[in-house]
Amino acid sequence: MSGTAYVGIGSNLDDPLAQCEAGLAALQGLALEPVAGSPWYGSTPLGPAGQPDYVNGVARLRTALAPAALLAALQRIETERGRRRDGPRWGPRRLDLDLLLHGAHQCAGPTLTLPHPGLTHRNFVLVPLLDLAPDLRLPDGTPLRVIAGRLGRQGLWRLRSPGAAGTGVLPPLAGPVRVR
Ligand code: ROI
Repeated sequence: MSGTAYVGIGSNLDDPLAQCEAGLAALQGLALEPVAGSPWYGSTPLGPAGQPDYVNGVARLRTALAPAALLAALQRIETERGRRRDGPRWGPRRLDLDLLLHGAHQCAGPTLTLPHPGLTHRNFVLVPLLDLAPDLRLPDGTPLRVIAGRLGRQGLWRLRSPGAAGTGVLPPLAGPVRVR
């Protein structure tokens, strides 16, 4: 069985942009075709204050792995990349790879819920997801664009695109992208 999956990528420790780029590169090992990466965004932390800002993005991959196997593979990459699971809940993290959507799969279990429960509440997930797939809908048919419109873009700012030359933050954009 192959399907199209979307994976949320996040980091706020140890050069977050480099961590996210490395996470994106590692996803290629799980994919049947070249992985597509969204632009990277900076985001203010959801959760306890006093932790560094995050870098967030989303990847799209065609994969032969079923949802549970893909989740296990994502957790293996997190661990290989030095993610520790003994920190505080909602505390800072080196690399987070969240399975957001896997085709039209829907499930709610102890280890995996699809669509990801945070998907419809977090603009740092929805905005890059819609950059990749502007017409994407939830399995129940709701256009994600509608949900993203309600959430707005507060606490989210655009960084450079994946693979672009140079590093760091682009100059502020004139349009509505950089709202903080
Ligand atoms: N906050 C932001 N902005 N981005 C994240 O990726 C993120 N991930 C998390 C928590 C701690 C909930 N907060 C976050 O796991």
